[in-house]
Amino acid sequence: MGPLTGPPADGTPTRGGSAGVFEDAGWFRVEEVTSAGSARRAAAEAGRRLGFSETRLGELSIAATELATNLARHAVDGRLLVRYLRRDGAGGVLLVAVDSGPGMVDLDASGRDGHSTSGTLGIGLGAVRRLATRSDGYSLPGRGTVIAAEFWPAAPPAKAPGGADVDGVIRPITGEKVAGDALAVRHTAAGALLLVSDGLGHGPLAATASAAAVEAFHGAPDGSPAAVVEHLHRRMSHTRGAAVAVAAVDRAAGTVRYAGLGNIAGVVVRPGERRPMVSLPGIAGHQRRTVREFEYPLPPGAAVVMHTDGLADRWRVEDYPGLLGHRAVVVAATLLRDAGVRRDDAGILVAAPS
Ligand SMILES: [Mn+2]
Repeated sequence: MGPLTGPPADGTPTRGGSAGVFEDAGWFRVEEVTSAGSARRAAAEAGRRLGFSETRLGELSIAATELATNLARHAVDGRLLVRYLRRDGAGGVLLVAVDSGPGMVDLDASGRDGHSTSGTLGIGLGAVRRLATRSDGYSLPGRGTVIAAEFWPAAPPAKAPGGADVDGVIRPITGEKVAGDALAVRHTAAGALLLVSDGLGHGPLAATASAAAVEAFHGAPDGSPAAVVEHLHRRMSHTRGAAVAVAAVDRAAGTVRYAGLGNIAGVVVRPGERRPMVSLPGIAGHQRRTVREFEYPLPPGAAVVMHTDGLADRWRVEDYPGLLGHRAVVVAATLLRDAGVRRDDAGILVAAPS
């Protein structure tokens, strides 16, 4: 699934990210069946704005209702993310259901119609997986479940050049509608260029700083991560500043190059192996000090994970057997659920191994 490439043409509000890059209609908390309606309406509204046919709109609404109802009935702290997707001139809708419920031992079996580990769960998930253009899920007993379901009007658009699966999620600090964290991705022939930005503080001014980072990132000339960070720094002086990090992922070369200013965590990780990437102190837009770039090996099966300090960095990939075989958005949402803190904006970007 791809990152988004520009602001929505229709002025859709963005909550989870800045500058329409990760164009989230919002996170919907679903605690009881009656609160499933707002998530369903947001999903349907997204499909309507994107010009889905009545049939496809109906299917999207059914899936949103099933996911939300499932959260209400079985989940603990269930949330549904509704996101606009845009690629090659087409628009899609991504639904991500995240919960800290009991978890389902066998998600594939649970997704088959008629199979259910508790009540009517199986029927709902079967419908979602059948109706979605693409879907993926990861469930861990005792930890919870993440299900991502992507809806396109017809055939999904072609994979991004390079084919890299890079995706992320952002959640604003409790009580704010906008996040000061932002994520962005540029697909390159060799792989992808990743940006994570954490605007100082939180709220609208932090969001403005991160929006400037994203805009500068998309406008930066092709170059090394250090050159891109220098470019961001120069373009952000009118803002309150942000911690930023940029990574260039090159699967063919088996390397990732990384440059960061301020407190963004970056790791190359696979089971049994965790290599932190170095950011130097500073604030993009204000205190540059030094920008230095480092290169790290990127072995087969390893993911690149970057996140703001709204996630504690104590998570261990070994605690999630098989997780890195899943879609980047599922990896990101799982780690956000378990490592995210509520007292800060939280943003995480993942380049999945495959
Ligand atoms: Mn922060």
